[in-house]
This record gives sequence, C-alpha cells and structure tokens, in this order.
Amino acid sequence: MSNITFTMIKPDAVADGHIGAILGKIAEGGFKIKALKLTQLTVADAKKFYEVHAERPFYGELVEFMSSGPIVAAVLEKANAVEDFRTLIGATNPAEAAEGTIRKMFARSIGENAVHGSDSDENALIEAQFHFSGREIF
Ligand code: DAT
Ligand code: MG
Repeated sequence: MSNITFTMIKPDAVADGHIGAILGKIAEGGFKIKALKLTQLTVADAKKFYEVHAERPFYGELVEFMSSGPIVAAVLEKANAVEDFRTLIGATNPAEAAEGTIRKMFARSIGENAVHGSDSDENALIEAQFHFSGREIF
C-alpha cells in the first residue's frame, strides 16, 4: 500500500467555480497536498493520459472534454490514499454516487464528473509523474 494518489479537478468543476469547495473536501478528508497546480491538457496530453480507454466509445468526447479548459492537478498523501480518495469522490456516474461525495455534490454528468482519482498505487505514481517534475512534489 502506497500513501499517494493523483487527482484532477476537471474542466467542468473549474468552470463552475468549485475549486475551493473541492480542495476543502479534500482537506476535510484528511489528505495532505504534496503538489498542486492550475494547468490545461493539450489534446495529445489527454489522449495519452486516458490511453487505456482508447477503445471505449466515449474516448473521443473524454479527450475533447479533458482538454477543453483549465484543470487543477494535485498529488495527495494519506494512508490508503487511492482507495480512500475513490470513496471520497464517489461513483463515476454522479447519479449513482453516494450522498456527500465530491461527484454527487459537484459533477454535471458521467462524462463531466468533476474529479479524477487514480485507480491503483502504480497508476498514482505514473499519473503524478505525468503532471509534475520531481521538484514540484513536496
Ligand atoms: P473513473 O474516473 O471513475 O475512474 P473510468 O476510469 O471508468 O472512471 O473512466 C474515465 C473517465 O471517462 C470517467 O471519469 C468519465 C469518462 N467516462 C467513463 N464512462 C463513461 C461513459 N459511459 N460515458 C461517458 N464518459 C464516460
Ligand atoms: Mg479510472
């Protein structure tokens, strides 16, 4: 078990003005911020980040959406970070997400679902390194 996970506050939630509220939920959840920045994915970045989904029917709209505007990228630290963060964000589809979860509170739809959370310790490290250099992670 590793202690870090990677998250993005997605373009929908940034555009809807939810950066502060989502960072508040992350802090309340006991996560420590190890890296943080406002940035924007190019189409090529989004294709690469989500390449495991390349064969899925929603890949094109996912890439278009994720590169459509600024995001907040962050590396978070907590014991059992990957699993606990996925609990905090809720189900992929906000209609199925538990009350009080970030996606239930802030997502627009299954495609525009407010936040990303890594799905494994291995991917957390890969995703953190995709977005941040060593000197940006504290
Ligand atoms: P998660 O983000 O919960 O790990 P995922 O890895 O299965 O979900 O999919 C990555 C993203 O792709 C997801 O956050 C939103 C989008 N997506 C997933 N399923 C979708 C669907 N059925 N229609 C549209 N977008 C979808
Ligand atoms: Mg996923």
